[in-house]
Amino acid sequence: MKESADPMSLTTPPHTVEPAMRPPWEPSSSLPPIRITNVKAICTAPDGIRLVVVKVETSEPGLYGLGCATFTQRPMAVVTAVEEYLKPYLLGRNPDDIEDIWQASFVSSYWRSGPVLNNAMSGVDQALWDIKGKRAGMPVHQLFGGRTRSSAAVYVHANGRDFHELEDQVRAYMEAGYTHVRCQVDVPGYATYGRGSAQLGPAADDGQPAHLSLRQRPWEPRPYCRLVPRMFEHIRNAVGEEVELIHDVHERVPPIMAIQLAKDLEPYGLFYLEDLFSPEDQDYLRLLRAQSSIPIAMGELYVNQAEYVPVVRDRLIDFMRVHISDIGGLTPARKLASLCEFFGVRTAWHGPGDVSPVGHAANLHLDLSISNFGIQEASLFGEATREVFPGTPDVRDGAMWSNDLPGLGVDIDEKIAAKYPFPEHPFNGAWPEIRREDGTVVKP
Ligand code: GCO
Ligand code: MG
Repeated sequence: MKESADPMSLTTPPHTVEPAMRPPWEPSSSLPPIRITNVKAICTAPDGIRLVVVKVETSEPGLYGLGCATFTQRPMAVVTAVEEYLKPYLLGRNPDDIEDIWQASFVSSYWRSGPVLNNAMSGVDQALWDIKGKRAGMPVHQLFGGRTRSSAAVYVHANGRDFHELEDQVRAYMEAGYTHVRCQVDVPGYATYGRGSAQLGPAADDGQPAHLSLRQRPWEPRPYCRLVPRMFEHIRNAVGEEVELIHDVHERVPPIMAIQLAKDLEPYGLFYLEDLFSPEDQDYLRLLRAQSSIPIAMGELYVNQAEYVPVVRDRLIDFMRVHISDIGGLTPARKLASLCEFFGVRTAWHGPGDVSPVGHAANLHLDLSISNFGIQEASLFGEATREVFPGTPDVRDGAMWSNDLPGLGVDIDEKIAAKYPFPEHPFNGAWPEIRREDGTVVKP
């Protein structure tokens, strides 16, 4: 063996891609070999949300791919991981080798499975699927085995300061053709997830430390747990049984109160209840399953297969909700979807505003090609985002539709993207803490 082929060699770091390091199977490929010539991270915030998209360029003129690497609370750490670590590691490799590149990148930091590295890997991974689709002249869902449905049914977010405002929004969505609606309502006086009311607003510029300038209202679980069943009682009485309803607890409630909440919500026939426990407390799912049949969705905080495999294997959840860029991209997400299929778990990929349109397209291509699709969370992007990302998937008639272009079908206009730099923020996008009335920090 030549010395440069030895991955343990101390003189030749593994990222030095000399011909001897290239996979031996490459020459037999039916496609002409191409190379990765550049990997870069693009930052943009057209709707005010910090998005990171990776662009992988190739030796074939004009052929590039895009992938979502948005970790909106730590975007600059992802940019560094992409440009300082993955770029030198990947230059010169063949972009056709998606699985091989994923496996190699995964162990290239030795310590792995965190959201920063997973997002960086997702940016590359989705871009490589985009490139493969463009090379094949097919949309990515065709590479995944073809369509299993015409479009992906979506749910949208309704929220209100009170039950009546919420009811108006639910009705408006139903009239617009949506069949699945998430309901969140203000808990008066508290920092409720899903409502714009959490923040008290910047304090006067009185020289306070930054963490005091983004003051949040306090949070108490008891008033929230009393209010949410009444909210669903109101909405069901008002709009009837024909709409599917969802609620996101956002992991804020102590586990035993969360179990009581799940039982209190049973009469209202929810499509699912989301993030009832934090991932750290997920063993409580076992206790919950013994006493409630409420459908459970979980997973947007998962970053590691050691977290999501057990809940599927033990049939502790009904909907898998991972944030695809947070587990490392489409390559692991496809495997997870298949695992879920074998255990009767359906998918509900995380699709908030802090997934870029490229990431929404990645969600959609999986939705369109798997049999255990459950629902897709939609984000109704504004004009500015659509202008930056031509090809952003359409949401209409209660569903998300693919444009059927080769690859992921979404492009980026880098000139327009540059017009929307990240907004000023005292912590570069990190979340200010939320505290109970006695000052204890709670999970978000
Ligand atoms: C959801 C989520 C999001 C997250 C957000 C974090 O279900 O849509 O909980 O709103 O809070 O993506 O950055
Ligand atoms: Mg959520």
